[in-house]
Parts: sequence; structure tokens; C-alpha cells
Amino acid sequence: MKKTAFNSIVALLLASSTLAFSQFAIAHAHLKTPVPADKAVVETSPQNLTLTFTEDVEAAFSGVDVLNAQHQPVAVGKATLNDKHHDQLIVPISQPLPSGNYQVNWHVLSVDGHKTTGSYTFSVK
Ligand SMILES: [Cu+2]
Repeated sequence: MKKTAFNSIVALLLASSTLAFSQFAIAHAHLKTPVPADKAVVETSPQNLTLTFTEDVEAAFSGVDVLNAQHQPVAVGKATLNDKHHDQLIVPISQPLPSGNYQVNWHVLSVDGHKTTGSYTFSVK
């Protein structure tokens, strides 16, 4: 009897951890790897920002706003998806960025229909 009770507790724990894991697996798109990286200091202006998410995203409903240290918007091109990796958004920088700090505010719609937003910063030396 004791062993049966133990087994059902184990089964319950396994079931709940599987549930927790699957909820994590279907979670919204979170930013995994931005390039330049969060808080990076780069030598020269990047030509693109590349943002890799934890899930595939819809380019048409995803994009970034880049602000300089004076909180003025910086001109960026239309965000497109990497052809082969639909979790990767590529944003062309229209004109080379002068030295300074930049804030990237991103918003994406993941393929599961959820919207997420976030921000990070990087600097050009
Ligand atoms: Cu989601």
C-alpha cells in the first residue's frame, strides 16, 4: 500500500512537471539572442540588428523601434524574417549610427498568436 501511495505521488509529480514543461514549451516568443547583444559595446555601427526569439514570429506584426540617448527615434528599415529561421528578425539600420547609447524596443507576434514586447540596450563606441 505504501509503495502504491509513493508511486502515485511520483506519478503526480511527473505529471505536474510535464505540464509545467509543456506550458514553458508553448510560451510566448521571448528574445533569446540579440546581435549586437544586450549591453554590448560595438566598435562600429551595425548594419543590421538581428533578434532571435524562442519561437517563430510573424514579420508583418513584428518590429523594433530604436531610440538614441536623447530618446529620438533612429531610422531603421522594415523588419524581415530570416528565410530559413523564422524565429530570427532582421532589422536594417538605415544610416550608420553615431557613437552613443541605443535602446531597442521590440514587439513581436509569435506564430501561436501571442504578442510580446521588451527592450535592451547597446552602445556604439
Ligand atoms: Cu504564446
